[in-house]
Amino acid sequence: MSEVVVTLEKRAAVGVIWVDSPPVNALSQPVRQGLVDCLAKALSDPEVHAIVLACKGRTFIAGADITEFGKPPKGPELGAVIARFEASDKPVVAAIHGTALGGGLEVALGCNYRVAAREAKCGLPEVKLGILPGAGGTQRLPRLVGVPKALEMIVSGDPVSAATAKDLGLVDHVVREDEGDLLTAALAFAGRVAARRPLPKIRDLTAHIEKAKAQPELFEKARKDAAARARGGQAPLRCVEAVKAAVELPFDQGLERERQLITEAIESTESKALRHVFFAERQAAKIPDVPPGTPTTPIRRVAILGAGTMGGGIAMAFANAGISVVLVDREAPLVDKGMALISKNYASTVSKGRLSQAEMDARMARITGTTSWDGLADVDLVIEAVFEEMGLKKEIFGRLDKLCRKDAILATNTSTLDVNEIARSTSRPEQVIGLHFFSPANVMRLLEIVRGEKTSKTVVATSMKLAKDISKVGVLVGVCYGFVGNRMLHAYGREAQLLIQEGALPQQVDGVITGLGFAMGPCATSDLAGIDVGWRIRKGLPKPPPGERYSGAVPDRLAEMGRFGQKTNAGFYRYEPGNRTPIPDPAVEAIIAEVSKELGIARRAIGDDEILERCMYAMVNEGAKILDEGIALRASDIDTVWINGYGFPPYRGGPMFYADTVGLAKIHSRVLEFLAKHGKMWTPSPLLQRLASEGTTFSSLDARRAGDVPA
Ligand code: T1G
Repeated sequence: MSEVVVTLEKRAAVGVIWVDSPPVNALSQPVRQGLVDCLAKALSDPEVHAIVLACKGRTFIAGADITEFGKPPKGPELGAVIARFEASDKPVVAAIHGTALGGGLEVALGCNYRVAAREAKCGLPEVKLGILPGAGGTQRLPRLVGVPKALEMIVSGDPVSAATAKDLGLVDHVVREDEGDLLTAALAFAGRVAARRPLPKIRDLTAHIEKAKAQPELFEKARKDAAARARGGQAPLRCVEAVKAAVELPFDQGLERERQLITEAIESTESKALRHVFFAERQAAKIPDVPPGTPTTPIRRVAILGAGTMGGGIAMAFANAGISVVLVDREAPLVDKGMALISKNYASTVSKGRLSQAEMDARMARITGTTSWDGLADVDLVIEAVFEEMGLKKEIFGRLDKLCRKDAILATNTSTLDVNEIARSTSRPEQVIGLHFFSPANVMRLLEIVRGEKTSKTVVATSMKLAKDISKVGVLVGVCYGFVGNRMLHAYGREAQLLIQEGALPQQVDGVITGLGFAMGPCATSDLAGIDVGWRIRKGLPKPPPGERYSGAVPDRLAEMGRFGQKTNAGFYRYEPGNRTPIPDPAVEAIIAEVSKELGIARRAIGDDEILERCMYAMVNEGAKILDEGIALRASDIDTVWINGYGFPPYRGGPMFYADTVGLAKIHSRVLEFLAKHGKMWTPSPLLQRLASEGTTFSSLDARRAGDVPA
């Protein structure tokens, strides 16, 4: 007997259909069946004159049940469920709270009316799963809100607020303060429309469709914009095709076209990758030995040491989340400069209409700039974001150890240094953790949470919760040089530079990487970050051991010539002043040829496949070593790091998922070939070797480790 997740309650002459299927009332088979059964009951009850569809828990229906994708379909089919609601001869009012998303909003669009709570959001995010709305959303939404807005909502997948939904006509009513709670307002609304006929059905609306018929250019532009946005992904383009069908075909044929497109999409590697990314992000929050319920420390006041770009961005991330911040630096001019940059960043967001002046003022008021450490005695968390130098960090942590409350968490934002060594400079290593933000820290979603050998479970649990509280994706990693992201970036960057020494050009390497879906290739990224940054770090590092080639020769030469990248309008590319478009520069080709000659390398023609394989497989091999060493808990965590911190295209699923799509046996055999040709930096990871020989994948390794499949 399947669990009862949908019930019917009679409130006077209104039948309330309640969905109660935590955590997000997803449209699982029992929910779909329950909706059909309860609707039939309400329709056949003569005392029921109107119906309200409402949900228990934190949200209205948040979509189809993604865990059912790829499994044999079970009836009733969602489109058929919605058709029954649309065919109802009694008015159906959807009462929306939380997030009405995907199939959830499509169910609401099958109802006659929609009433929303003030904080509610409505959206069709299917494109973010590599698919498109598949239960009428691409046919009903354009009829209701117009084709341009429907295209925007469906191709972006971004939700709209209740207020915007009202302005668009997407919802009929937003609950006012004086109306009481959502159910009360929805029942009153249902009472008002109970006798109103004919019942409005979105499928019958034609005005917006007729208007769009006269604007064929709409879809040309939408297709171009979608292609630019997708960088090789297909889902946004399929979304455009489906909405186009709404204009070109009668309603039921449009539905059929939508079904064809989603059937294609759901089987695509792109959608499998994006579904992997969806669950990977949620898995990352689960730490096997730090179960939910582990005590956490409330973080209400935070101090940040270092008011530079990084410190300022981190301060904004906390202020944005309503947490007060003390921003400390050693000299007043540095503090003023940091505060001014924060204010400038907020002002630019206000000028783009994405933040109100009042909210900017509120956030600025939460940040106090100072040179004094007095306030640190009372904070819950300190994040050190000063220059990457071990001696300086240890001196600072020694001082914090004496000054801060015993239960305060001491965190370092180091991107490479040994967190255990820093922790040993205090008497409370269990309170020390790495919180590695990515620049710009107020924008980048990734937070690498670096667990030291002594870090307590409470500090780990607090940091994981904190990441969610400040709208970051927290990924727990262990201590090693460069943690997960930078360590793999080093391997990827090494191969990119060695390929340039051997015969490739920056624009060719970058072209291959952007062809994979990255926004930028390694050379353009170096120009953005500043070639001098890596150069200064390399100068402090020992040269590679014999038999391992030095990959820094070309960027060192560029830096020695003052070509630091965008900031000097010359790096791997040249730039027109004030313009960030990289322009291939013959001068760089000459410099590279000179360096190759000095290194005794005869330059050769290099194919795009070799570039792709060496850059990606170096990353994957390093990822496998990281997994083997336990620096990352799951292969999917590595994917979450690369997608949220390093611009890996989500529709490829991340480096480890991508590797599974290529096949680990193929990758392992290529790695062995590169080992023979290029030396021991290509020593295959034992884990890669094992999985390749077993003919298995990183995803199934994760499943085995999570106990989802037998070991
Ligand atoms: N199906 C199955 N499980 C889901 C789910 C879904 N649609 N949405 C969330 N979960 C699980 C999630 O894995 C997690 O599980 C728990 O719920 C809490 O989620 C026909 C085909 C709703 C905004 O894309 O965006 O409809 O980790 O941690 O931060 O056209 O979840 O606890 O075990 O994210 O408060 C379209 C996806 C589907 C919405 C809540 N819908 N969900 O965020 O909680 S396709 C979506 C979200 C579709 C139709 C098509 C968010 C949320 P666990 P959470 P949250």
